[in-house]
Amino acid sequence: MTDKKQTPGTNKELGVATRTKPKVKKPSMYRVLILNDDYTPMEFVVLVLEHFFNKSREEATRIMLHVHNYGVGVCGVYPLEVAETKVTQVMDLARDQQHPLQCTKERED
Ligand code: TYC
Repeated sequence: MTDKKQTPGTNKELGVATRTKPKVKKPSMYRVLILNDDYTPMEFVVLVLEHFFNKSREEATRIMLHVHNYGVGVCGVYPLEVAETKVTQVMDLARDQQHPLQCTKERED
């Protein structure tokens, strides 16, 4: 008796592939969120949503007001690396302009 693991989708007796479903996983997607605060100007949040998240002025305003009223809102949903880049870009610009705006990400599902 050996302790060698059987590779999923193979059969040691038959020596053939037995997996019928391709072993593929969709990449996890991440929601990029912005948080409300009392100091960041509404116009700055709208500009962030237009510039980094490709929202129209109308959609950006709708999201900004949602965050203002409810505390948190979704800017977009992206693969991990893209979501991380967006969070960094928003946080860097907010810090440069001395706004306390917070941006984060969370995995979907
Ligand atoms: N609450 C802010 C204000 O009254 C506006 C604001 C909206 C700030 C959304 C952050 O994510 C935010 N100036």
